[in-house]
Amino acid sequence: MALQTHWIVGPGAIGRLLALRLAQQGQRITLIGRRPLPGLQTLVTPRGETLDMEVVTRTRPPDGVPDLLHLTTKAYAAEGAYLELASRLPADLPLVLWQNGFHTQPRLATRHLGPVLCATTTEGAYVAADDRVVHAGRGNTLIGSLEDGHDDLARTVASLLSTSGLSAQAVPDIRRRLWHKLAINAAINPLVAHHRIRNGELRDTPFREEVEAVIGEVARVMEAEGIAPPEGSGLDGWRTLVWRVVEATASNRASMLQDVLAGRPTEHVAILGPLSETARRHGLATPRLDSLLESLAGDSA
Ligand code: KPL
Repeated sequence: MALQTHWIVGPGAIGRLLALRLAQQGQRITLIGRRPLPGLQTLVTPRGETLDMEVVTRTRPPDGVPDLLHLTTKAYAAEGAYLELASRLPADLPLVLWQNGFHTQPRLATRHLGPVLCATTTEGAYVAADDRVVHAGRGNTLIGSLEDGHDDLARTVASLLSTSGLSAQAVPDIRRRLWHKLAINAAINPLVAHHRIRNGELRDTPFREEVEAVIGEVARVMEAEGIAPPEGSGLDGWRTLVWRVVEATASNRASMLQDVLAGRPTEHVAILGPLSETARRHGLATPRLDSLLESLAGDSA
């Protein structure tokens, strides 16, 4: 399966990182966003080298059809962005969803008729200027489909990413992997956004107890839904996962905090919503998660 032409919708940090890494490999890229962006873009690598590259940037989709459409918008903008394009896309066009949480993925996987892959990444990147993205830290990307039957496509995309310098693997259990990331984001992002603190401050009193309380609720929801943590089991497994990420990202301002500080909408619905809905379905009470959901709805209103 040859993939050469990519439309990347959502020129945030991950969208641009993807665009520039794939362009560097000779892939034909069109980066689509709401604002006009310079075609000459600079990628700063984790080693501090700069790579200048021309990519096609558009505020509207160009004529023609890509081999692959990547949606790299924030979770709350993904469905809108998809719907704007959907009527002019071939029904069988492969789609890759790069959103956090577990809100966009099941909805678009049902709506889109072609193959839908989901990707979850730990690559660290930020946009430094309209023409500059910094690849701050190397991570890993997992790709798979929520439905059976797209393993070859997932392998092809993962291998393309790896060749482009973004380590990636196709996985058979992407749903579980997305929920792992969701657990991390649920335990860290709403609290740091609400208290306006860096990730590492969660280790201090009184925030530590709040994190533990959220992890407790997350662990119960996950258990009821049959989702095991990546390592260990039960509450301890989820605690290990979350505290390891807090430690590794101690100096970070999490994405949700950056959104709140910039007055942008946050991804709270995509991250906390699936946990609340799942808890309700299993008859579980999640007072901490509910109150974070409520306070973030106020913060980003
Ligand atoms: O994914 C993140 C985010 O900021 O959204 C974490 C892992 C919490 C790092 O800050």
